[in-house]
Amino acid sequence: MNRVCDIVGIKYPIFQGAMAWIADHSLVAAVSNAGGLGIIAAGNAPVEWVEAEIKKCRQKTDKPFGVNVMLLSPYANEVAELIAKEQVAVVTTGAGNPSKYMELWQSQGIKVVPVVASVALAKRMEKYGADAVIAEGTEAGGHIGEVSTMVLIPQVVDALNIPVIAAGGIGDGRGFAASLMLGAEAVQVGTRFLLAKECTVHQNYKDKIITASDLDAVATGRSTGHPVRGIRNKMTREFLKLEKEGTPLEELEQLGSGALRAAVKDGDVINGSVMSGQIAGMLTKEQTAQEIINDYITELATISKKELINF
Ligand code: TUI
Repeated sequence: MNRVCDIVGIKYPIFQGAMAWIADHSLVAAVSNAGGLGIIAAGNAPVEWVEAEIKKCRQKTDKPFGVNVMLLSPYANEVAELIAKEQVAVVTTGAGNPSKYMELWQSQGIKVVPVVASVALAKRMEKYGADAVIAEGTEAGGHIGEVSTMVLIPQVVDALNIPVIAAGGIGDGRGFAASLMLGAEAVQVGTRFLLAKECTVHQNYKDKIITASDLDAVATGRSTGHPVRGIRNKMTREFLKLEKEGTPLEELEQLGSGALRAAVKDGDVINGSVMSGQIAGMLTKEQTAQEIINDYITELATISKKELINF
C-alpha cells in the first residue's frame, strides 16, 4: 500500500516535475501512460494554452494527470479557475503559497499537492487541507529554495501527517530508495524526464544536460530573492557578474525574462536559460518515459533486496 498512489490513482509513486515551457501534453501523457503522474506546466503561459494542453492530454491518455500552477505567473488566477472548471485530477503549485485557491480546488474534488521548500510552508499547507506536499530541495532545477533534499525531507516528514513527495536531485533508483528511507512516500523527477524521447524540448537543451558535469548546474539570482538553477553558460556568467556589480533588480529581471523560452524553443543554449537540477551530471542518455520509470522501479527493487547493513 502506498498512500500517494492511492490518493492520486497511479501505479508507481513517481511524479514528473512540472517544467515551464517543457512539460506539455506529449511528455505528460507518456508519463501517465507509463504508470507515473504526468504534470502539465502552466508556467507563464496564457490560460488558452493550458486549456488546449489539457484537452490534448485527455486525447492521449485516460490515466490521471496533473496541472502545475506557477504562482508568480500573471495568469495564475485564470489557470487556477480553469483547473477547477476542467476538474483536473491533481493540482500542484510552485514558487508561492497557494492557500487562496485551495478551497476552490477542494470543492471540485481535485487533489491538491503544493510544492514547498520549507517546514513552515509545509505545515501551513497541511493545515489548509493539502492532500500531500512535494518537498523540493535546492538540488532541483529552476526556481529553488535553500535547504537540500537530504535535510528537508526528514524535517518535513516529522512535521506532517500527510504524505511527503521528495523532489530535487533524484536521478535514479538510488535516489528513489534514499528518499523512501528519509520518510518520503513518493518522488518527483524533473531533469531526467526532460531527457524522455517524448519530451519536445529543443535537442540543444537535451545535449546540454547530457554533457553537463556535476559542477555545471549553478544558481543565479540569489540577490533578487528568486534564485534559479540552470546549466552554466554565457547567460549565467553575465547574470552572476551583473549581480556582483549590484545591478538593479529590474535590469536583472529583464535579462532573465524570455531566456527560458529561447533555450527551450529556439535551442539558444548560449544566451538562453537552460534550467536544470544538479543531477544533470549523472544523466547520459535519452530514453522513453516508460524506460525511465522501469529503471527507477527495477533499481529500487534491487536495492531493497540488498543487505544494507553489513558492518
Ligand atoms: O516552482 C518551482 N520551480 C520553478 S518555477 C519556474 S518558472 C520561472 N521562470 C522564470 C523565473 C522564475 C520562475 C521554474 N522553476 N519549484 C517549486 C518551488 N517552490 N521551489 C521553491 C518554491 C517555493 C519557494 C518559496 C515555494 C514557496 C515559497 O514561499 C512562499 C511563501 O509565501 O511562503
